Amino acid sequence: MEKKRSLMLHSFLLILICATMMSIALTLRRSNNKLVVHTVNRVSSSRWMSMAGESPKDKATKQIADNKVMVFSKTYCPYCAKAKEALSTLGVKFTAYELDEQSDGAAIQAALLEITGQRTVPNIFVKGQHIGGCDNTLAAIESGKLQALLK
Ligand SMILES: N[C@@H](CCC(=O)N[C@@H](CS)C(=O)NCC(=O)O)C(=O)O
Repeated sequence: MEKKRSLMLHSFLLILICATMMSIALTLRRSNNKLVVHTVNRVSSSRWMSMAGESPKDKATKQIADNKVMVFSKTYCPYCAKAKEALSTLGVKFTAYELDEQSDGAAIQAALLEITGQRTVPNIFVKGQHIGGCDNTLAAIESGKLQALLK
């Protein structure tokens, strides 16, 4: 009888230890995931490479060079909509890269930060020259600087 009680006690303790260990493991895994997401958000663009081995910085630089008017944008961003609308109203054709729809969007945005020092979208370039965001673009249109650049 004594042996049976002792066996039951041991089994109970074993289950308790297992449950505690599982709970610790789950907590560690959760905090580790948070850490990974955090790191990915802050990762330098040079850590990302496309399948072709092209860095996001190379890709963004190429997009800027290959397109007369290049707009790095996000589909839900009201400032982006305003800037694109202003360009369209002016009859300016532009290429938009919607960062929120692209798998490398975060990396391209990090590369743009490296290239221009600008963290936000829209991030607009005309003939390779960095114009800036929505406010800068509207100001460049207002002053005629953008139209002059396109001539
Ligand atoms: N004053 C800026 C405002 C731009 C802005 O705040 N954009 C937001 C999106 S609506 C942004 O880039 N937030 C940071 C992000 O999306 O990573 C401009 O004229 O472009």
